[in-house]
Amino acid sequence: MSELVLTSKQGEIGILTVNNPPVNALSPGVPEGIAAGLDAFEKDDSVKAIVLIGGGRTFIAGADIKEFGKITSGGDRKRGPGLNGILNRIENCTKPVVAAIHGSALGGGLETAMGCHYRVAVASAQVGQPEVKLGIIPGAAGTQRLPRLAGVAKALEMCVQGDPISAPEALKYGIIDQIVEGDLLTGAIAFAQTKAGTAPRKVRDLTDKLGDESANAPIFAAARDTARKRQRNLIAAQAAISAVEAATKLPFDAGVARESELFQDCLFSDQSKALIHVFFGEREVVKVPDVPKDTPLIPVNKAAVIGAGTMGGGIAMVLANAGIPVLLKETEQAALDRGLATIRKNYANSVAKGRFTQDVMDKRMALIQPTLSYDGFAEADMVIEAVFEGMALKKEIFGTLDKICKPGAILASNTSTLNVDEIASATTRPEMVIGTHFFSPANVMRLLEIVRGAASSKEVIATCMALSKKLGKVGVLVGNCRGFVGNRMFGPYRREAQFLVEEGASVEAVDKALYDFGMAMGPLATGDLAGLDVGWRIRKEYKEIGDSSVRQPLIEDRLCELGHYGQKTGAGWYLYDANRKPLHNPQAQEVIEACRKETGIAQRAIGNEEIVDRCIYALVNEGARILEDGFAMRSVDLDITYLNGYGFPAHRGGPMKYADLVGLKKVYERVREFEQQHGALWTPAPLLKQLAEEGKTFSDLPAQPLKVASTGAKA
Ligand code: ZOZ
Ligand code: NAD
Repeated sequence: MSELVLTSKQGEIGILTVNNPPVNALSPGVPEGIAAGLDAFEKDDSVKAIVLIGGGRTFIAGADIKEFGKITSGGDRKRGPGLNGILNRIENCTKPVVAAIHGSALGGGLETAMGCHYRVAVASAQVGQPEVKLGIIPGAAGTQRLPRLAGVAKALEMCVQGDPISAPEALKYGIIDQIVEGDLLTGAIAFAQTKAGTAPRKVRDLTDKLGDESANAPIFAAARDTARKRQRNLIAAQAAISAVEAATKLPFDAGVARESELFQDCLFSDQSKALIHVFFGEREVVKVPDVPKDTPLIPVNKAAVIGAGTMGGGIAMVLANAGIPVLLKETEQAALDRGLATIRKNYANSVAKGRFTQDVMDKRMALIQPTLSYDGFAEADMVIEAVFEGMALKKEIFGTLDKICKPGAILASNTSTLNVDEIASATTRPEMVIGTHFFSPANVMRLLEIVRGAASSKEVIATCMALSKKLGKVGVLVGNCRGFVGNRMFGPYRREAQFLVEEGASVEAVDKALYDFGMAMGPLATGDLAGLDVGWRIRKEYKEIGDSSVRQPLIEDRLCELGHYGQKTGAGWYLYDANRKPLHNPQAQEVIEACRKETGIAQRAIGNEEIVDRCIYALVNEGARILEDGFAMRSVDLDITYLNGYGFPAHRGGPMKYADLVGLKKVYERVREFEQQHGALWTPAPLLKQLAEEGKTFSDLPAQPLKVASTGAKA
């Protein structure tokens, strides 16, 4: 008997326990183990019914996702029988089989449970078909059995959106048959005893919830329409709808065959390779090679934020949302009042939208304590500074913190451009100093760049990584270089978008090409949203270290000189109406024409492909330099940064994975072409050249330690 599936008996009930930690994935050997166990119990006359249960913390969390890469890299679309064989084996068992669910029954896990004749679960269990989030669809008859149990509308929702539902909801929809109070195995055995000796009920035979064509047609049409809007360009979402539709139109086995075709199409798509990369990437970024998993964490029970402006107010909300009391310090009463009013307005909006109750809002507001002094800072476990971007001011504040904060308190800066080591040098405890770079709006954006200073201690790093999860953020540890990772890459991306306009592309065409590529917004509209003045001020400050022989984009500086900062002034690249709808801006067009004349660049028609290649490969080339310089540990860290902070489409996997999928040789050749046309700004990163020549990918690179010595960041 396979060790992956253990067999035992209690009275007349045979028990199959899946034993494949941590999540009981259906790795090779698990389906075979279940089949062998069924064979044995079927031959054993003393067994009258069977319970299938998961050992450890969960039922079956699905197919082993690592196996998918092996299948697609082998290129054999027909490899292996999949899971349907074993599910049919369970369904055809002559003795009733009961799935007993705790933790999660996801993907192939729920499909396995639906192959059983009955399902019971503890109330805390969750069931779902999350495959669409991996760019695939259920591949073991989930799209055929689920509508038979739950009805077409619910099955569509679960297979297309991919979110799990709770056991009580699953009971309501007929996906499970009973909630077990108390011990799951005891309850499942009791349930199985009630079915012993009865003819097993096969889900494939149920048809009463499948509806008829005229009732179903509008449901499918609406689902397709919604998926087109909400899951833009995602092949799997549309495929899942087609597969569920097949369940309503074809006999069971033909429906399963149709599902298999659609599953294979999705599995072999770049989208699924990208999304599977994201799944493992999200779990990878939390790992820091030289910071062991068991590094002691500093308890963060009380916090303080300095500056109640755009960022400080949002950061205070994030802390309060996680139940952490926070002091919020300003210099003047008026600024403090403004900051608190904004926080109150944001929370009130959420209450109005029904996201949480007034009571929750009141509790959160009560956790934020406004102050004009440093009183109480001595008790804070962590202080996050979010004052104006200026080194002298930041150093003054860190010098003060050094004097008043208790030993062991984390001193963090939200700086977006300044050298964290220089800030730390204002203290006698640089090991407690770190960058926590939240993105605007801090209470909404998921990305948190954690900037490792040369002296930042492992405890401080581990605590910030763990805290980001508690705050609902995706923490990515990066090196202390100018712009850190995200903004350093964003510079060349936005630079190219502006150059394309200077060369003849329209503002709308540039934004539309990147929106169609999948970006949440085009690069020029993003500039208007963030404020064109932010970059303008930084460029002015860094002017002396810029290379005047290198081409610089002109248009945004000119727009700023006219006071057009973007949405906040009602005009930037676009004009904004009262509802913030972007409209063509004739005044910006005049600025553009003037800049085009000034540069003397020949105007030409520019296609979508060039727009996308110029902008996205600018990200990739800079990303390669960051890796080469040692300011990121892995290419996937850059991908996760872009997915969570910059609206990069998950189904492209992030900029570096996208380049891997296009093929680095092709990317390198295109970058060389741009270098010939546009000069040194496009010199290929040596790492890109090397990987292209070796036929490798960014994902092939091993994790590296972050460079922590001297940096390019401005002191
Ligand atoms: O891990 C959470 C989760 O959501 N897992 C993925 C669930 C999922 O997407 N299941 C569907 C898989 S696709 C599928 O099943 C297709 C299908 O229809 C079958 C068709 C077969 C066709 C055959 C083709 C020939 C979960 C909620 C379960 C637990 O969350 P936690 O936060 O407690 O734990 P994690 O996420 O940190 O996970 C712990 C470790 O387990 C790894 N892992 C999780 N699910 C896996 C998996 N590895 C392989 N396959 C899975 N399904 C995870 O990467 C992590 O590993 P480490 O090394 O980072 O610890
Ligand atoms: P802001 O101008 O909106 O707010 C700064 C606040 O700090 C002001 O309210 C000011 O009164 C207050 N302040 C100044 N000196 C102070 C002191 N000694 N004690 C207490 N309060 C003081 O600026 P912001 O946009 O919130 O930026 C804050 C920091 O976050 C900067 O370092 C910035 O680079 C960084 N950042 C900004 C963004 C963004 O998009 N705005 C994004 C990421 C990081």
